[in-house]
Amino acid sequence: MLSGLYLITDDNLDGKLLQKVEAALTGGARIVQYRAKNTRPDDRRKMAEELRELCNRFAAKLIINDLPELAREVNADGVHLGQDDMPAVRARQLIGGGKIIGISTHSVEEALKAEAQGADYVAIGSIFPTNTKDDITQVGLDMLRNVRKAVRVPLVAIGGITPEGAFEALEAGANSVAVISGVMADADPARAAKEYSLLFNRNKPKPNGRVLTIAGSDSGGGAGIQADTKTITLLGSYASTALTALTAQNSLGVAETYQVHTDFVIKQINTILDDIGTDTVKTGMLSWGGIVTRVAKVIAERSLLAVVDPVMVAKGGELLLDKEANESLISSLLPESYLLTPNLPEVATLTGIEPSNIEEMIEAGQSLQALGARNILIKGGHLEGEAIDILMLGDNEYRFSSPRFDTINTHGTGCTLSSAIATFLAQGYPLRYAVERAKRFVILAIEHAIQLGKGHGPVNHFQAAMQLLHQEASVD
Ligand code: TZP
Ligand code: MG
Repeated sequence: MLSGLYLITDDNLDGKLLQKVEAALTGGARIVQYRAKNTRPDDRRKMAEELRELCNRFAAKLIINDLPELAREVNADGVHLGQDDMPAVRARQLIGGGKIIGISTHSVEEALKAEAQGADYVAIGSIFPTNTKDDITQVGLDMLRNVRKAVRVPLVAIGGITPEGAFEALEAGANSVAVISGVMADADPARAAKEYSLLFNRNKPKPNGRVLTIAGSDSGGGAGIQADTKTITLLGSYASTALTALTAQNSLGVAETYQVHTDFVIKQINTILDDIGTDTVKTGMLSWGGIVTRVAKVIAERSLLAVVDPVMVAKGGELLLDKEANESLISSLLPESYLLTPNLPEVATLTGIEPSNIEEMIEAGQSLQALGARNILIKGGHLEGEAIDILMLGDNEYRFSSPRFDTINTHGTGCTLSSAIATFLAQGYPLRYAVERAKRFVILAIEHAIQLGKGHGPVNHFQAAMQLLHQEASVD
């Protein structure tokens, strides 16, 4: 069965093709199509051989575009044909038995014909507009749905596929999505490939998605690693944990903190990753420079998709990070974060900008992106009036507003939000949807917060999960 991210290579113009494909395979690409329209035959053959070895190392499939002879020579897994290429029967003779034949199509008719000719999968596109190929016909998601109804073979959606577009294509019935620029033109092809690959977790049985939380323990149970594991588990994913600090804490505040040795923090992370693995990471309290830098290094080495909650300023206003940790956060962790989730005091500490309105929030968000965070969610809860959060997703920006509740029981909201986002990403929702659902979860958790202790009581993870899942069951 053809499933997972299908990567198509562009020509090796900058000599970085192998490096980029290796990164994409590390990020989870399952099929690689070698498409080299402007490469000389000798170089093409050499590259195809190298790609064969690389794909073998990752147990990924190698498909050659247009050239069954080359596919045979390098023992590729299959060949991909366009409408103007040779008939499938001829390609099958040339490539030999037991190989995969894929055919590009642009309509229900072409897809039916390809299936009748014995195609093992059918590509349909271009689904969305794209600049990568000149002579495209844009067919849209409705055509994809119609093709899904008409044929039984696996479908690969192609053309202008962003992670959000990929999510829609999979919902419309595609088994796989084929991407060129979404991965090959990204400065970070491993994380780009991972972002697409996670979408395939969506229909796995629960618990689907693994989330590793790297954070401190709140003995009171309302925030930190306790809030994270409750959130991840109740929302239906698998939680693993690396503890960075232990706090003696209750609803009134932190009585004492006990720092876990940095080597042991890293030991926990690597021990989990070497066996259980993880789909996403959430980081919370990393309270001194040494830990921040070492955690950032592991995140970089393993190309992890990390939701980084820069826990710097506590509810009561006290600074949780020393100056060195703040600097390490900016220089080492920000450039490795997939999503950074600062509140306004944290934005001020990180950028020097103290936003007092939406425009200034956006400006601060841009400077955080310039520091290297891939996406930013600025939490505007500290502003007067309507609480607006802003998601800066690449070049796009989205606003989320939340109702305000008259309660002091909001202990754990930050940890809960970031771990809910990490959970929904791990379950195969693209970022904007993951943030939207996580916000709904947190709003429900605050709405149903309980009074435990004499200070800031915890939010209600249990009620929030029950109600969110119930709402969704009645919508779906
Ligand atoms: N066939 C139809 S669209 C397309 C091909 C090869 C290009 C897909 O590239 P991108 O960059 O993912 O839009
Ligand atoms: Mg072709």
